[in-house]
Amino acid sequence: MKSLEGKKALILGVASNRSIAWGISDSLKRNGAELAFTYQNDKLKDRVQKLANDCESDIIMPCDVSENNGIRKMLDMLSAKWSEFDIIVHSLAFAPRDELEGNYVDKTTKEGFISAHSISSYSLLELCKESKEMLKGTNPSVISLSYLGAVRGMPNYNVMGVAKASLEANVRYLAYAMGENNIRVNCISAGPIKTLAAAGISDFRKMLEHVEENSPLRRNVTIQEVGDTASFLASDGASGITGQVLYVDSGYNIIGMPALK
Ligand code: NAD
Ligand code: 0WE
Repeated sequence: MKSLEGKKALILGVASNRSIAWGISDSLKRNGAELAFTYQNDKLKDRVQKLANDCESDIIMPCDVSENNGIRKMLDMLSAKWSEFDIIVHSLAFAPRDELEGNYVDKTTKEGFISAHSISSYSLLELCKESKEMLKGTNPSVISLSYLGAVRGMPNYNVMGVAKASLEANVRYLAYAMGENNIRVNCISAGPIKTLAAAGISDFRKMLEHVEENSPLRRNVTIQEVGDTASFLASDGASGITGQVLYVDSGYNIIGMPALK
């Protein structure tokens, strides 16, 4: 039997077939899960509709997490189809474009700081709060996506790194609080991947080359690899794992110094 047979998963964060959320969807589907999708706005609706069709899902709902009650409204729509479900994938983040380059101190604004934290971290708490009563399978699992900039200083990631630090702490507090309902909360810290969120980020190609040259595995990771790790975390095989940050980054996070040339 497939590892996710009988489980239902709600996926937030598909924007294209390059999205990490799409790599996760594809893997969850291959492992037997049933899927429901959200899309951020009308611009993305048709694309998400097609991708949902590709994995035999007929549940697609709008959800902008920055909107008041956006998450509640989406879950009310979902409850017409599913009274209970097992898995949530939170694969979204936002900071104002111009605050993702240059000097952190000079570039970060109060509004940018608040929106980055609200969309990228608070939304995970709101999702958990509003869906707690519906997360009722054998081993419910909530999964989010983080990046190394949460725990290391690095160029340009700036306020997004501070918001990811908040997200990772959020994962631990949510894991603690929802443990009494047997709900597990974890995140995957992925290496850099060329998605829409990476488009237009200065030097992104150089970052990919740097990982290719210096990570233990000497290559970048794929959305398929992140997807298969998410399938593991969502499976009953991971029933003892909660509050963790799992690195899927070719081992890049463990190096102390690159090979000197
Ligand atoms: P992506 O552009 O495919 O996905 C980002 C998603 O965030 C989009 O679907 C977008 O609609 C959604 N989003 C943004 N603001 C939203 C809002 N207000 N309401 C609802 N949805 C909103 O890019 P991705 O790289 O797949 O990003 C997914 C996650 O992975 C993010 O949390 C990102 O920080 C994380 N991540 C990305 C990388 C990378 O290098 N691409 C590495 C590590 C972690
Ligand atoms: O988390 C991310 C990026 C998330 C992201 C992307 C955008 C681009 C468009 C958040 N907000 C926005 N806002 C926009 O307007 N990554 C892990 C990818 C990424 O982004 C970087 C990176 C890496 C890696 C930005 C600077 C430096 C490194």
